[in-house]
Amino acid sequence: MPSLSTKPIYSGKAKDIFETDDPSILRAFFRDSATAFNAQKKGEIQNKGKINASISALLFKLVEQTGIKTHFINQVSDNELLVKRVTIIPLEVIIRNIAAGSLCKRLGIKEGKVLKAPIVEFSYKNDELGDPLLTKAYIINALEVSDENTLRQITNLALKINELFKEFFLNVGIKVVDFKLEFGFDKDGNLLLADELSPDNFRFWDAKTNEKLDKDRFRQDLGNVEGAYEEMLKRVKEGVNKSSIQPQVNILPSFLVRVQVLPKSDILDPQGQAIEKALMSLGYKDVKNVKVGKEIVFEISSDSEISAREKVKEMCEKLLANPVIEDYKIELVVKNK
Ligand code: ADP
Ligand code: AIR
Ligand code: ASP
Repeated sequence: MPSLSTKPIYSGKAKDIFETDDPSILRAFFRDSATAFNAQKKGEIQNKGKINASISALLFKLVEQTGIKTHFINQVSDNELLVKRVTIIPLEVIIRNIAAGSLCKRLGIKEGKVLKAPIVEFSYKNDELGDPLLTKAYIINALEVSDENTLRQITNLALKINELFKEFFLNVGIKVVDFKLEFGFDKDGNLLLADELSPDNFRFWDAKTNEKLDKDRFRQDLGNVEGAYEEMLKRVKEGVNKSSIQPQVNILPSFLVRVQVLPKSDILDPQGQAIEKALMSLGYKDVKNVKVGKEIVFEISSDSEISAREKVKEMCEKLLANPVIEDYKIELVVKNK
């Protein structure tokens, strides 16, 4: 087995984040733990981890189908998603269609008022400060956590995602009241939608009855919290079946593989010695420990980065290297999703 780290690099309020063998890929484990009001209220919602991982996987696929880039790679178990590592911009990007929650408190507006147009707002992702609402100037000139151009891109993406979700959920009898998104930059500087897409981060109301089907049931002690989450998973699956944009669940991700094979350090390497000698005679006296090996590159499809790496390791042991006298190093990058 590849070395799976057992200690999370980050344990948040609802998820544990683990590193994988590939530094650019993380494993997000969705827990049942629930918090509200910036962790002042704590509890458990049975099966929430599994439900939120599955809802997130389906909704990320949906977003990807529209050409918007996300961190999502694959769902690897009931509770776990593989995601591309990003540097999270510490902003909660909130999109509102109907007045609820903190907007009502702040402005004294009645819950349920349909807003004239969708609102995109930013809060500082900082529990200690209570996630305060920010202005653009606070973000750019005071906190310096983003810039004009990125904020414009995020706002456009948020509004696009809102239109997608409004239509998708209305099709299955759900009003999207509001939701929170997080964005980050991957190692190549791509802006990706990250974190999760679930009833923890959305307010969903039944379109006919206005019944709340999200974390407000936990926040407001409305009961049947698990039932509401299960209902939302059911509706999302129904939506995917109905949708003209079909998430391509069966297309396996492809990986570019590079295997480097070198003689073990304690093994005689005549080719390496010959090159070392030749270099010496050319005057490169500071060269030592020359080894000659080989590099094998190929592509492989597999349902996850972990299983792809496992297969390549097997190939190395069986064919690509001679493990008695050679060491091998495997590099793997995602080619597509
Ligand atoms: P919180 O930090 O708010 O308690 P979670 O329990 O959901 O939240 O923890 C998940 C953490 O991982 C969040 O801080 C989130 O910003 C971060 N995160 C989400 N997606 C990625 C990613 N692709 N790369 C790095 N960090 C991520
Ligand atoms: N949200 C904000 N911070 C954390 C979360 N989950 C989400 C809420 C709600 C939206 O953002 O779940 O869907 C707006 O929250 P509020 O409290 O500002 O009204
Ligand atoms: N996500 C925040 C918390 O867990 C805010 C909320 O959902 O109420 O405390």
